[in-house]
Parts: sequence; C-alpha cells; structure tokens
Amino acid sequence: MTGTLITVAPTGAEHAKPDVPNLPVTLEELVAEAKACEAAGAAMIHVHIRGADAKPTLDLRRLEETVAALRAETNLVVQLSTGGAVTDPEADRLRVLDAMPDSASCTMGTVNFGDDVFMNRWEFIVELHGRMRERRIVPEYEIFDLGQLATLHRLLDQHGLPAGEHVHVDLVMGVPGGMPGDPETLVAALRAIPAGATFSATGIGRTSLPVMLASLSAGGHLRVGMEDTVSFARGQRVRDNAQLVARAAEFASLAQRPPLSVDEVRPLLGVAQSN
Ligand code: KMH
Ligand code: ZN
Repeated sequence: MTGTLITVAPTGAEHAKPDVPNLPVTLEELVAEAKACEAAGAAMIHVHIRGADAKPTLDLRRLEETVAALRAETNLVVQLSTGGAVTDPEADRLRVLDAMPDSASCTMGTVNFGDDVFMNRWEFIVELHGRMRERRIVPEYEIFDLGQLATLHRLLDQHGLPAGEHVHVDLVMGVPGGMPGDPETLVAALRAIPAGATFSATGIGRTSLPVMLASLSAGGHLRVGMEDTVSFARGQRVRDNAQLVARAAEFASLAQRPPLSVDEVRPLLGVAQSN
C-alpha cells in the first residue's frame, strides 16, 4: 500500500455563506485556505468558486483567475468541479474545462441530491470525457451510487482511457439520494472499480469519519473539506478546512499510510509535472 492522497474540497456549491461564515468564498479566502491545507497534508484541491454575491458561479474569467492564483501560491494539483451547482446548465459546466485545470471532476450519472436532482446524462458524460481527453485534463470520476460504476466501465470501454491513462475514482458517499456512507457499501463499490484504478472516498456530513476510516483500511485515498461536512464532531462546527485536512493526515499516518506529497501524487494520477 502506498501513502495517502488527501484532497481538500473547501467550498462546494451547497452551503450559503450566511449559514457558514467561515466558508471560503472569495479568491483571497480560497487561496489562504489552500495554503493552510497544503501545509497540513493536502496534495489536491477540488474547487467550486463563488461570485461577488458569495453564490456559486461558473464564470470563466473567475475560474481562470482562480486556477492562476492557486498555481502561483501553492503547489497543489488544481481540480475544478464540472458538477457545479444542481442548477447549472450543461454548457456552462462544459466550459469550465476552458480554464485548463490540471484535473476536473466528471460525475458518472444522475442522482437524487437531497430535494434536488444532480443531472448527468450519458451524452453529457461522454462529451465531458472527450473534451478532457483532448485537453489532457485528468478526470476524477465522481461516483454517487453503485450503478454509476457500471457507467464508468461503459465509458472506458466505449471511449477509451482518460488523459494520463490512469483511472482515479472518488466515492462520494452519504448524499441523501445516493449510496450510504458505510463500510459495507464502500467494500461493495470496490468490487466494481476498474482494475488498476485508484480511489478516494468522502463521506457527507456525519458519514465523514466512518468513510474515512473504511477507505484507509481498504487502501483508498481521502477527500475531506467543508464542501462535504461543516461539523467537526457532535456539537462542534468545523473551524476551517485545514482542521479537517490535519485530522485526515493524522488518521492516515496512524494507519501507516502518511500523506503523499504533491510530487508523489502527480505521477500517481497521471497529471503533468508543470502546467
Ligand atoms: N455540487 C454538486 C451538485 C462535483 O463537484 O463534480 C455536484 C458536485 C460534484 O459537487
Ligand atoms: Zn464538488
């Protein structure tokens, strides 16, 4: 077993700034959090950005500025979300790739998402996958439910391996409407992951800790961050993203799978050394 890739997802598209005042929403806040998370052991950052009103946006200029600032101020692998918010149209989600991140998320199917629906039609998935291949952007295949792993196999069989020729999957567990965040489901998912693929896992809300421990024990990597949970422990709000990364790094080290450096993670994921 190798060390552990820790990805931080600091913002997401779901929490409102008035409800979570310490959520990083400005570029300055995002960069400051990114630097602290890198120091705490993160090697990749999964980015959703906000507009001047602190609401989610996929504005291309802002995305480009964000990628540039994160590259200038950190050494992290920069992954942009193409999931956006549940209300974002497909064209805007595809245009995210024009900001030329190192990596981008690519969700493998439609899923109920709380009271909403997170839409990912087959044709849209194929288009995202194809554009990422053309641009040499390394995908992270987001899996919200077990059937989405069958879609991943279909995608790779019909449309080929991604840029970097390595498959990396992120299990997003515990979304109301998706797969539960528990060890049994994580083991079931692993049986369906393509041979040779790496995987990380994240548990939404209170499933954060069980999923983290299950993933570590199964040889997986970790994603943590305020996109996925704003509660650190029962009755205790998260202080900042670095607090979540530091805890993940500590668990990983205790499991004898210490955090991987960015220089170790780039070849693991097939991400080019310098962008
Ligand atoms: N915000 C969710 C609707 C991704 O970033 O690719 C989708 C999401 C997945 O967070
Ligand atoms: Zn996301």
